[in-house]
Amino acid sequence: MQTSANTGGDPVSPGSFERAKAIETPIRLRRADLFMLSLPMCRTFKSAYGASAGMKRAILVRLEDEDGTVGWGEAPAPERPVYGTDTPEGTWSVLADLILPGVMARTFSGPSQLAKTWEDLLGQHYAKHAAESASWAIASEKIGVPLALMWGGVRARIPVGESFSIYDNIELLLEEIALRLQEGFSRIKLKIAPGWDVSVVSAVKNAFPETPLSVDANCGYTVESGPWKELDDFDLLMIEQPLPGDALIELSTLQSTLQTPICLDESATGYNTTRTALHLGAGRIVNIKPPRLGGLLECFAVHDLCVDLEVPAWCGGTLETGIGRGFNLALASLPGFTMHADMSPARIFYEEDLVEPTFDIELDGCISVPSRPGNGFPVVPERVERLAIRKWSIGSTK
Ligand code: OSB
Ligand code: MG
Repeated sequence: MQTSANTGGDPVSPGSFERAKAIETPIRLRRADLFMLSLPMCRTFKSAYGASAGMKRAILVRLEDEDGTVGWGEAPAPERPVYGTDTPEGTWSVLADLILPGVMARTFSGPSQLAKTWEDLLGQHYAKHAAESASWAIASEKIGVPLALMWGGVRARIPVGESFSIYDNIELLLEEIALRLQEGFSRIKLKIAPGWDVSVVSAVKNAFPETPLSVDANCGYTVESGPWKELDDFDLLMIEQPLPGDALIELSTLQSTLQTPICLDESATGYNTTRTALHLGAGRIVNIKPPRLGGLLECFAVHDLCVDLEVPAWCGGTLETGIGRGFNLALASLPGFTMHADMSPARIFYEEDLVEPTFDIELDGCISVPSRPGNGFPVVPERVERLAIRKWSIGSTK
């Protein structure tokens, strides 16, 4: 992890990162399990990267403490390394070969010390997040305090918006949006790509003029190729990641010509990259996603940076099941998360969730932050077993 603690950069004021680092409860693991799941999707999710449809793999980590406490974490690595470089196979092997063997049968003072065992590994953010988050679930369960409370959350309900896929035609999209708005979703985010942009945004703006609207280009344009002037005239909340993640100078040039804030997603791969991007003026809003950032501690550091710089932040998603979303909801309760989260309930994308009870949107457009210690929502081990296509374990239960 490359956070404020070891970069020698300007210190981040004491905030959620320092607070989380100081949370201590002894953790000593006797067993770790990995599950590769094949999750049946009930809908196609299409962005500038292409479509996810049919089955989607997800990796689950189950950690078991010597006192019997169990914590689950999720690595929702996409099938193709298009959003980031992580893949299901790579994530699996890093967890099985490097991360999990390094944490067995050693006593750690808490999740922060445990996460230090893999801090020399570059990248591998989904694997790191899965292991770190499972250890947070254990710490929360042992201390008996829900994650949100432990991390300094300040709100119990998170306003959520839906991230709308690219559709075959605008009518289908408008129907889908109408349905979601009825359910309570209170912000529309449209995936855009060349050929599915200005006319679509215009139709949505006309049909739902009152609803806050944003677009997410998932790196699909260049400074020259994008319809920036037209998009800038729609009074959008933000344009998420219009250019490739590492094109910081170009993003900064583009931002300087726009009224609309650029939101960093693919560019924000860690504390250092986010700080550099903000320093260069490459964006004015940050989407904070635990798997992309490689764990909750990195998210806290980025959150504190945003608070310090008065940059609005919000919690994005990577099509997690209720296991990953449980952490995201607790994270989104922190003070710097001032904008709608991408937090669709599992029913929107999957035939079933892995947790019971799961969560859903309420009519005021919010989702309640989980109030139980440990994993925010109880994992159903039988469903995990049924959907598993590969399993691995280390250590033993007794
Ligand atoms: O760019 O925000 C993105 C899903 C997978 C990968 C990248 C992104 C997304 C989403 C969020 O748009 C969807 C969700 O998890 O609800
Ligand atoms: Mg995005």
